[in-house]
Amino acid sequence: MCDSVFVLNLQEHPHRRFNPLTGEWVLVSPHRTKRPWQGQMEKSALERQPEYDPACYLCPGNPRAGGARNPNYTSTFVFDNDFPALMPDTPDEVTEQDGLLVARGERGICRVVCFSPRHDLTVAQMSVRDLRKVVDVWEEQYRELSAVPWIRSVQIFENRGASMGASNPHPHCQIWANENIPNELHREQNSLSAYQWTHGKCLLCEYAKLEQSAGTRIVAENESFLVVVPFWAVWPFETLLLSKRHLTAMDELDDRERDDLAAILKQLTSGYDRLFEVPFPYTMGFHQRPSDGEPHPEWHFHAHYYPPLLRSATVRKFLVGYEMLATPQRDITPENAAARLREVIPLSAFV
Ligand code: H2U
Ligand code: ZN
Repeated sequence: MCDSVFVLNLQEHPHRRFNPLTGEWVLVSPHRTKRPWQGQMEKSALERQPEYDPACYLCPGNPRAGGARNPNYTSTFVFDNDFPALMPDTPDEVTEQDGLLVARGERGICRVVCFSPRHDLTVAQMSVRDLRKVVDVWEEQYRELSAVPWIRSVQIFENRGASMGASNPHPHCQIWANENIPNELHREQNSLSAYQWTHGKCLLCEYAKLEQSAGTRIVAENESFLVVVPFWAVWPFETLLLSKRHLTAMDELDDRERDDLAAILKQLTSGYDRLFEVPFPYTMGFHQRPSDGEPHPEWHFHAHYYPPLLRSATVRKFLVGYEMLATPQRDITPENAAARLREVIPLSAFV
């Protein structure tokens, strides 16, 4: 056998990468990207939205589907979801049969946060000053919902684009706060605690250091935050946003860090929009300290961006076939994806 077979080249050979946050593996097949690109950068028409849409249930002054009417808000606006997935008064009862049919009532609070009164803006198009107000609202909501005695998890997330399930282009996010720690948070919780226990250090502080010294997966960076395509990314242009300081949650962000968070969110989303010259769809959300009253020193505040687009505005990735039955797989390497994102990320948030 040829010697080179024994030198694993992560840009050439099929390999698995380990996600230390979830304990799962992703299969990377870089050789498949050698298939020629036929330059099919199809551009889907940029939908022009009006500044105010009389039919939008999130625009100021408009009636919502649930019967309530929005105030004439001029900045951000938070309301209780009219069609909540979770409710605060669900009975806390368990049903169980032979350990196989197990169910339990789950209490929760669901809210919607409008980022701006302007129907036509996106995070990428909002000013850093206005995004800073959104950061402040997220922090306030995290604090307020965490203080509810029975709440253990506050999940803030944004679905952007119809293909990611957003029901409305008006810039907004959702918050689902609930009684039990959900799957993803639970997995990360276990990994962060185990790493802290074994190494006496924070998993994500150590990971951030490795990424800073490697540089190859960095996409954007400011004084307070680092954005990388994680080594174990599943989605083609998935990114992980990490606070540089060891913060367990948003309520520990100082004034400067709040501004820097607003700035880097704008920078990253502007880059995404430039990649295929379309408003880039994604699901993003923050992961932070569970709200169960424990201090959780092992937690490290971060955000995940999961965009589905692969090669153009219309070619997206689906987690199907082998990925559903076995393990997620990607062709373009995280290093390659990061290099492409770096080319389109504006150097300053104010561009
Ligand atoms: P998405 O775009 O991510 O689906 O978020 C919009 C949320 O807004 C959705 O959860 C809620 C939906 O239940 N909603 C209201 O609370 N009131 C309305 O009048 C329409 C939509
Ligand atoms: Zn609107």
